[in-house]
Amino acid sequence: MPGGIGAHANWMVTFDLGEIKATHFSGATVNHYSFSGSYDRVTQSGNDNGSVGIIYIDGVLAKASNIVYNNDPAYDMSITNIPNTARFLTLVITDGNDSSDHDDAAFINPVLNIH
Ligand SMILES: [Ca+2]
Repeated sequence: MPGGIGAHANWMVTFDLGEIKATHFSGATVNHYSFSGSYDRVTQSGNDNGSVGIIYIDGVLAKASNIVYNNDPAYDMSITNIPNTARFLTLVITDGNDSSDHDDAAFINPVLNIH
């Protein structure tokens, strides 16, 4: 069963990679990071308006999904090469510039890999 980080639009969370690395991976050499996972709406009913998943690295847009509607497949949000100097990873769920009604969405199986 897939796991994920889900919320109702508009929402965002920022992870401090520097703090995570220092606290949990002290001494680890990081050549680069990668992110794997997908973005999908989890609303099963209601208005079929869109939502967009976005990933920022250090405040710079790294990846954005298409506008995702209820019956669309999950959108691949993988990022293969995140520099080892990256400090902040931000996941965003937006309303897709329409109503936020029923904009329940999730990053499915989000994994940050350290290489
Ligand atoms: Ca919407």
